[in-house]
Amino acid sequence: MSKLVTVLNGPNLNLLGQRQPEIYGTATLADVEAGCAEVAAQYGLRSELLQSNHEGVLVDMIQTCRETSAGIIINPAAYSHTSVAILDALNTFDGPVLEVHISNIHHRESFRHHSYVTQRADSAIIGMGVEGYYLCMHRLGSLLGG
Ligand code: DHK
Repeated sequence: MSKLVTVLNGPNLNLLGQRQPEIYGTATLADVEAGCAEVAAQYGLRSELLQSNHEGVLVDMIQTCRETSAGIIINPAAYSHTSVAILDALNTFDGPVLEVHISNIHHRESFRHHSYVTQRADSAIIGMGVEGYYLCMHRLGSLLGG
């Protein structure tokens, strides 16, 4: 069975494509799911995309990844800037963790400039739109594929 990469998404990303398209673009989360699966397949990996608006649910998903997944790509959305619980959960995961932000958080309000998740993330891609997810998947392909 090929290795699984889980692509985790935090609050409001279910509205991707409809929500502030001038900031987040017009691609939907379903588009991101399809794009990630396509890149994963190039490396003999499988990908699953999950989203929740709830912090505890995201913590549960990360804990499940301990059993199911070889790597995590995470866009924690607003929880990037607030959640020690998500950081703590990621610290229990042994595989690579890649953080992605669609927008350039450093060009936005100062409360978005700090991400707790960056402390754990092996790499981060910021401000490249949804392409950031695919670049993260290529990186995981290099690290885990073959
Ligand atoms: C997405 C969000 O929903 C915001 O809360 C973050 C992030 C930025 C993004 O750029 O993908 O501040």
